[in-house]
Parts: sequence; structure tokens; C-alpha cells
Amino acid sequence: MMELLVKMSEALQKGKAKDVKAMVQEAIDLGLEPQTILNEGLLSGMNEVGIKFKNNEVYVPDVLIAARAMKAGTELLKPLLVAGGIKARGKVVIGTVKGDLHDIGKNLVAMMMEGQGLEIIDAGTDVAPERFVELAKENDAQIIACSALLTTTMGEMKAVIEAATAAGIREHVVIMVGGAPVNDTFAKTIGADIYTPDAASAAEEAIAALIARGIA
Ligand code: B1M
Repeated sequence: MMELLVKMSEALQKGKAKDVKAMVQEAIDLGLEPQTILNEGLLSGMNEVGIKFKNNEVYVPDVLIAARAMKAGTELLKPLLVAGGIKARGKVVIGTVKGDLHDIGKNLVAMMMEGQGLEIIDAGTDVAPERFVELAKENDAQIIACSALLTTTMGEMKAVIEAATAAGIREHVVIMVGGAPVNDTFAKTIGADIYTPDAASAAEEAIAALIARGIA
């Protein structure tokens, strides 16, 4: 089984979407936990791609096809990670901040939150601060969740908080932040309510925040 996960990781690194999809299906059929397939097959492959990208061993097109393979694999895992039929426990507007097109982490967070019974309003990528706020108001959402993968875009999270304050909704929404360059100190500095390092803890903390507010 470990061999299958290693092969999956290697196929992802080469951007072989069809092979990745077939291997994810095989792993599911073998009864492997979806979380194990995600972490030890898909994410470990994407991590390698990140290291090679940093060292100029692979380039943007290689990363894009690896990302496509990652998506093909996660699509199969989604129904297993998202437990069906749970009543909506709250609403979350999620998006990747302005200037940032990375969406794999954001999509994972959305998936895990859905799995906890939260309704997701996905604003997509390159989302302007005002758009986060507009969607939260329109949908009466209790949470705004921002993802950023670039050091040059993480500052946009502060702009989201300022936009929420300007629109008069800051006290009514929990603002969550995350993404590779973000940490707890940064989150505190900009006045965000919650920072979590990964998708699973983001979903757990979202529910905990709603319970604390008497919502979920
Ligand atoms: Co980009 N990229 N990229 N890239 N890319 C990084 C982020 C980089 C670290 C690569 C590197 O140099 N090693 C680097 C950023 C450096 C920096 O700012 N410090 C980088 C760069 C420089 C760039 C470009 C500028 C490259 C260029 O054009 N010269 C460019 C920018 C484009 C733009 O956004 N404007 C660019 C482009 C791209 C692609 C389009 C090719 C592609 C994105 C495809 C897509 O997303 N659809 C891409 C990719 C794939 C990566 C790497 C290789 C992988 C990112 C990823 O998906 N990881 C990445 C290197 C790396 O991270 N190792 C890299 C898997 C994903 C599951 O992890 O998103 O971190 P992540 O999510 C995690 C946690 O962070 C957390 O949960 C997830 C795990 O459970 N999390 C949250 C995320 N959001 C959260 C929100 C929360 C809570 C937790 O609460 C709300």
C-alpha cells in the first residue's frame, strides 16, 4: 500500500493526472483512509514539486500540470472527506486574497469545512477585500476565511479586516486566515480572529468558534 502512495506521489510530480486518478481510485478500493491518501500520496507529491520549484529544477508549467493532477485526485476524495447529509451549521465565505491565484489549499479548507457541515460560499481566487465583505453580507455568513500563498499578497488579509470594519460587520464575523506564509504572530498583528496551519484544523476551529458564539 505504501508503494502505491509513493507511485501516486511520483505520478503527481510528473503531472500524470489520469494515472493519479486511477491510483487514488485503487487506494480507495483497497480501503485506505482518504486522509492518508491525501497526505501521503497527493500532498507529499505536491510538497516535492514545491521544493523543486524553489530550486529551479521545475518551472511554472510543470507546477501547473502537477496542480491539475492534484485536482483530479482530490475530486475523487471529496465525497469521502465530506460527510453527506449534515445540516448546515453555519456559513463561510472563503477565498484566496487579491493578487493570489493559488487555490489548492483554499479548496482543501473548503472541503474540510463542508465535511463539518458548514455551508461554503466560494469566492474563488484573486478576491478583492470588498468582495469578501459583500458576499458575507449578502449571505449572512458568520465566517470569512482568507487564504494566501505569497508573501506579497498576505498583506491583503489586513485589507479584508479593514473592509469588514468599514462596512460595519467586523463584530458579526469571525475572520480566519491561513496559507503557507501566514503564522499566528502575523494573524495577531493584523487583528484576525483565528489562524490555523492546515485545512483540518481550520474546519475544527471554525466549528469551535461558532459553538462559542452559540451558533453551531
Ligand atoms: Co506558486 N508559489 N507561484 N504556483 N506555488 C509557491 C506558493 C512558492 C512557495 C513556491 C516556491 O518558491 N517554493 C512561491 C511563493 C514564495 C513566497 O511568496 N514566499 C510561489 C510563487 C513565487 C509563485 C509565482 C509568483 C511564480 C511565478 O509566476 N514566478 C506565481 C504567482 C501567481 C499568483 O498567484 N499571482 C505562482 C504560480 C503558481 C501556479 C499557478 C503555477 C500553481 C498554483 C496552481 C493552483 O493553485 N491552482 C503554483 C503552485 C502549485 C505552488 C506550490 C508548488 C504548491 C502550492 C500548493 O498548492 N500546495 C507552492 C510551493 C509550496 O507550497 N510547497 C508555490 C499544496 C496546498 C495543499 O498547500 O496551499 O499551503 P497550501 O495549503 C495548506 C496550508 O497552507 C493550509 O491548509 C493547507 C493544508 O492543509 N491553508 C490554510 C491554506 N489556506 C488556508 C486557509 C486557512 C487555514 C489554512 O484558513 C482560512
